[in-house]
Amino acid sequence: MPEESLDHINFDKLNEKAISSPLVKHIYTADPSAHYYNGKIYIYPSHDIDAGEAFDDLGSHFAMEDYHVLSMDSIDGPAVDHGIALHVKDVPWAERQMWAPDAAYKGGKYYLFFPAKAHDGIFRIGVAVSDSPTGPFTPQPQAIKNSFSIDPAVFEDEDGSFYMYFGGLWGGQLQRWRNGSFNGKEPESPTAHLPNDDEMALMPKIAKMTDDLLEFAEKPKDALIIDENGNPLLAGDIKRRFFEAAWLHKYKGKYYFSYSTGDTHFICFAVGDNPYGPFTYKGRILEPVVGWTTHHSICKVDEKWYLFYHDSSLSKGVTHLRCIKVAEIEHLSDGTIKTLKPYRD
Ligand code: FUB
Repeated sequence: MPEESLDHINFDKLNEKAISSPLVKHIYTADPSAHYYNGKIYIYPSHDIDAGEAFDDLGSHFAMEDYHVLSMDSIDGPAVDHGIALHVKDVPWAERQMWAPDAAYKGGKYYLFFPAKAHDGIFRIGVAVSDSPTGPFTPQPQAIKNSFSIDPAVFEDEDGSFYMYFGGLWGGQLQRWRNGSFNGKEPESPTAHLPNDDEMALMPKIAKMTDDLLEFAEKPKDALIIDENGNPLLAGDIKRRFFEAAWLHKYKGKYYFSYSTGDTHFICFAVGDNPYGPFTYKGRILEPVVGWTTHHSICKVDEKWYLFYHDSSLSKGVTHLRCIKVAEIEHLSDGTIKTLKPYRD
């Protein structure tokens, strides 16, 4: 992930114009997956650190080691840090890069889903279980069978079925799984193995979860994102195609799949009639933030809908030292979502 020069930005001015402030400032946080459990908001973010790794386009400098869970009694209240919920050293199969997690609740247990690079350098997705929403979480000894790539988002449908959406390009390795198994051929470059611009874009993956939420109940499938004419988005359509940061929420019976476009820095959404899609591209939820990455979740709290997102304002633009924020979003009567600008003009 390349660094863009932020020398021209006056961060004092930017923070005055920001539509929201960091939810916590004592640690760096990113990729916030928010859930509303028993009248309280729980946020499952990445915990950013500077581990001294060199910057590269594969995101090696995102060298996170653990997760902290945050909670809020109300959307305007302070966010409380509950400390380390899971550390990479306690996950037998994982070696490094604890990237964007998500959580789910079922039958009195809380499940933390997380991607990490295994000892062979391949990203897998694991699950860890706790009796408490804030952990500590006990990891399963192995990653989820047939899991790969990054950014798990687990959605519970109204019939009690759970589905995981996942995937991410470049450092997230999705392009190396195009033929169903990991393409270990060199080069380890972010753009090698990607489809050509006029080919179908790589699509996010979906798999139904088993009843115990510990495994996939089926082989992951493509969750297609299509354009207004019903055609799958193309790889060259970089302002609309999926890159990473999958999320799914349901609104008025429709399935809203939202995601980051990565190198064009938008959070976009597409709407479908069932959890598997296809999802028709509808527009943007969030314009670019300061920092290369953008990643979000959408959560309903007391009949209002909120976008949890991040930027790099707290670190004055250091891409891998981010801070999570929250802003209300509006579903419009035509089924779209009003686009948010993270900073006022
Ligand atoms: O936090 C590491 C990676 O950056 C996430 O997995 C991506 O979605 C991006 O936010």
